[in-house]
Amino acid sequence: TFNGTWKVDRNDNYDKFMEQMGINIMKRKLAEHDNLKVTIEQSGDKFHIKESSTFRTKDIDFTLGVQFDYSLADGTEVSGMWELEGDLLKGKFTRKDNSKVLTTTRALVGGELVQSYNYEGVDAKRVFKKQ
Ligand code: MYR
Repeated sequence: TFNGTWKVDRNDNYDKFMEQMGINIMKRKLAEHDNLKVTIEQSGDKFHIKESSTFRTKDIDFTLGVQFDYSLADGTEVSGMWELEGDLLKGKFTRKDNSKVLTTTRALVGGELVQSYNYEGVDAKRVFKKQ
């Protein structure tokens, strides 16, 4: 289960990913240490997520397979959806400003929550530990 509170422990290639997203160096430096915490509550195909970081706190509600809008911490607006494939959550989101696609996955690996990101050929990962 994805349920619980997850705190970011480490990043892999996240700076390069954010650079590809067009985020400037000052924001990237801050975002690398954003202390991101996500609390996930899943019931059936409905998810409630509480996101908190040095940038903001935010509540997100979505249903698997149903499109929703979301703004990234830098204000970039996207629209897309999450789907479950076996034990893997797969997200596909389209930027509203340039129509380019960001894909992301969430998986449980050895008791950690691993979120992967891809944008325009650049992959990154953030690994979260359960609190
Ligand atoms: C959620 O499930 O937490 C809400 C929906 C997430 C949408 C896509 C997340 C991508 C975040 C990328 C951060 C990039 C900073 C440039």
